[in-house]
Amino acid sequence: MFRRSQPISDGLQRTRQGFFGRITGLFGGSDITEETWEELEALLIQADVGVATTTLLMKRLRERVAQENIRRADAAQTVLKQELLGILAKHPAQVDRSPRLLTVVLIVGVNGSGKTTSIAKLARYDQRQGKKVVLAAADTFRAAAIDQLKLWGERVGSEVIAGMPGADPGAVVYDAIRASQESRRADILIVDTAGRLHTKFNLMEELRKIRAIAQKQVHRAPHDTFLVLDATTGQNALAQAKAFKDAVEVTGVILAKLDSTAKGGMAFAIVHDLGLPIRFVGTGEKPENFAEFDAEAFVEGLFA
Ligand SMILES: Nc1nc2c(ncn2[C@@H]2O[C@H](COP(=O)(O)OP(=O)(O)O)[C@@H](O)[C@H]2O)c(=O)[nH]1
Ligand SMILES: [Mg+2]
Repeated sequence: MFRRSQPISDGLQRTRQGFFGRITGLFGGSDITEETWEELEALLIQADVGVATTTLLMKRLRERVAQENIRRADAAQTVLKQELLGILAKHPAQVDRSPRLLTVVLIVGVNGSGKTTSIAKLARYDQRQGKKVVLAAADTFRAAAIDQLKLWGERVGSEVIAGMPGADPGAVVYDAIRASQESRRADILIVDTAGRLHTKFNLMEELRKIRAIAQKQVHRAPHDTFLVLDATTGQNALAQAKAFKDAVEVTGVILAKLDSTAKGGMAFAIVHDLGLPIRFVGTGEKPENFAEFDAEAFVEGLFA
């Protein structure tokens, strides 16, 4: 009943062998006891599913198991999978495919979360759909960030529009949009942004300015604002996500470094606690280690 996806399954290997492996073990026995529920609850929390989401899951599970008169552990595991899927399905990705000349995609997130790498991956993904992609180096706060994006641009074959280090990121975005519309005739412009400035307030102000500039030049831009979250940072990433969500209208999450964590349960907290859909997952350092998020394949991948 559940779809499979090789990249997602590979990316979940550690999680599957970690906490979710122990959950599978829990349901390997014959009958469900009170102890099974207690252990399950503890494991879900350890897997970064989050307290609120775990509480809801446990309530739903117990109710259904009682109503449907389920005694066998394997049957209870099926119910668990269905309920996990139900959480992810509450905020499905809204993919707007209405035709337009230029699509502007803003990438936000703290330093080190995997923004620049995810941009290269996204560029490659879009290219494979036949799109011409241009990148904008609007993280002008660090000179190294500009160089890094240029390097990735070369690797994936996308032109990078950049200014000088310290330049006004709004001006870079302005130039990049003009170049994308005019000489480059790009379909998609992906904008890299700073992950840290002198203060958090400055950062959010800067991102708002970038949005306003994009909006003035292109109807309804940015068409997507993706927040990159590092899956290895757990509950800390959720706190960051709240700040970005409040400041800029985040349309979806790119969950990077899924391959590096045994706590892939974070995906459920992102969707349930933040109400944000997950759009893509990063499953390694190479540009091809990237996949569109698929809720069914994700839940399937959690269990061996
Ligand atoms: N294993 C793994 N590493 C990743 C992934 N995405 C990014 N990284 C690594 O995370 C580090 C920070 O990435 P970077 O794109 O520079 O983050 P930025 O500061 O947000 O732009 C780099 O060493 C990347 O290779 C991923 O999906 N899996
Ligand atoms: Mg970067």
